[in-house]
Order: sequence, then C-alpha cells, then structure tokens
Amino acid sequence: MQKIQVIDSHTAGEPTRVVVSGGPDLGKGPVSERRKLLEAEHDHFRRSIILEPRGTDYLVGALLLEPSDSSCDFGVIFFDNVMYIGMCGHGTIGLVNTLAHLGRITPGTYRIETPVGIVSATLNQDLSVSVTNVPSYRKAKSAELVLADGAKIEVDIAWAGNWFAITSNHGKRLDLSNLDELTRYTWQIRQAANQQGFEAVDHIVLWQALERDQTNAKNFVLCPGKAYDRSPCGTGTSGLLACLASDKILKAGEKWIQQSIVGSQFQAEFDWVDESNGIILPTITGRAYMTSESNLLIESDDPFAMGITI
Ligand code: PYC
Repeated sequence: MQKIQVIDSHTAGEPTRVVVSGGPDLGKGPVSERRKLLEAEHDHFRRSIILEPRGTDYLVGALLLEPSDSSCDFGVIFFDNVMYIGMCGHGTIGLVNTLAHLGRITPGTYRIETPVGIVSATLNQDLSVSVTNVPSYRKAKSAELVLADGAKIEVDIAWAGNWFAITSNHGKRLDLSNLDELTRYTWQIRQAANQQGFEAVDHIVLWQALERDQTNAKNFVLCPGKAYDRSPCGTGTSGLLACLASDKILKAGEKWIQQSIVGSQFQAEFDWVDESNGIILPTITGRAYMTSESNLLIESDDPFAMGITI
C-alpha cells in the first residue's frame, strides 16, 4: 500500500494540499525539469492526490521538494485537477504556513524555487505570509474576443506566474448567488482566448472596483479545471496589478486590497522591475489555516487509485 503524507490548509478559503513525503523520485534537477518529469512519467500521482475520491476539483496540490538552486530554501511544484500550474499565490502562502506548522521555519524570509522562477516568501510575526511573485506584466491591452454566443468582450492578457485574461468590462454580478453564470461566462472567455491567439491563457479574472470600506476591488477567478478560486488568487491579483500599474492607476508601494468572490482578502502592492516595459514585482499578503494532517493511502487494487477522471 502506498502512503503519502499530506497537510491540508486553506488560504482565504482556497485549499492547498502540501505533499510532505511519499512523492515520486524526480531526481535533483531544476524544479522546472522535475515538473516536466512529473507530468510525463508520474501524472497518476497528481491525479490520485487531487481527483475524487481523495481530492476535489478546487483543491491545489503542492509537492514540496529540495531546491536545485543553492540560493533557495525549498522547491515546489503546484498542480490542480487538470494540470501543473506555474505559480500559485494562495498555495505558496499555504506552503509557508504549513512549514511553520511543522516547525521547519520561524518568522523570516525564504526563497522558493518554482517551475516558473524563484519567489520569496516572508513569514511575518503574526503568521501572515507575504509572497513576492515572479516578475509580472501585461502582454496585451483590451484584446477583443468573440465568445461562442457571438458577444464581444475586451480583456487584458497578463503573465503573473500563470497566464490570465482579465476584465472589468463584463456586466456580471460578482456574487456567490451568481456562480453558475460566472462559471459559464468565464469558461466561454477561456475558450475564446485559447482559440483566438492566446493559447496559453489558463485562468480568467472578472473584477470590479469597490467604493466601500478599505477594499479596492472584488473578483471572480476561474481556474483551469473550471473550479473557481475561493481566494482572491495571488497570481491573478499580481496580473491585475500589472495592468493597473501599466495604466498608472496604482503606484509602486501603494496598497491594494483584493476581495474574493467568497469575501476573503489579500493585501497586494508592487515594485517596478522595469517601468518602461511595464514589468512589476508584485507582493501578496495573506494567511493560511491548517485543516488536517493525514496520510493518503493508495491500495494497489483500488479501481480509483488514480482518481476519477471526468
Ligand atoms: O492564488 O495564485 C493563486 C491561485 C492560482 C490558482 C488558484 N489559486
């Protein structure tokens, strides 16, 4: 029987399952290469952890690794119900709070090797975690997409560790009672983006500015496997910041409070990497809470050992 030690947490409502031990041997190469190996030769591992009956469509997995880059403290590969995601903001916060829970780190700053670059994460004294993401930028402004029903929509395309189509021009009610419509609509945007020149786009962000409280904006984020992000999405918020920075709506160092569709929040800000090219370094702050410590068990004769694939 295979035994995989995992710790589950949620960051602003979105779950992360950190695989602490029991993962496949991927060697000691760069994490970007180990991600390719995991996908090519051990994809059943991802499926058995994330898919039903051991997982669920909105769960993100984080395989904890030794880094290959000697300047880093940890390595990680993130994955969901359909793919390996480049970076994950809520997942990095979940990983760091999990490492603290395990007694492996104390407050301080840690460098983490991901398949798309090195990020740094500070575990603050109050147990919040500030993640400085990979350099992020807007690739296209107001790209017009034609949806399957013929409607047109303008989206910004941004890189922030994952590829995003981002828009506030949607006319939709961003509310939990409207989930079916938000999912249907963002799935149409995803398909249109992939068919109309933006093949790599895997996440969709609908957002709206808020006039109340201290909160700047609310969003709905569709993840690659059609589940929605319960958190404000760390990489999605990074992508939005890249757009706001390029439009001179937000200045370097200014705080941005991003609310998710379930009402949870991340605080965000950015520094310029290269203002002339619109490249920013976003930092997202949030906190994860532990939800369980367990061993996943996989019996060799279990017909759903590798999960239920839809
Ligand atoms: O927080 O970056 C994020 C994220 C990506 C997918 C789900 N959450």
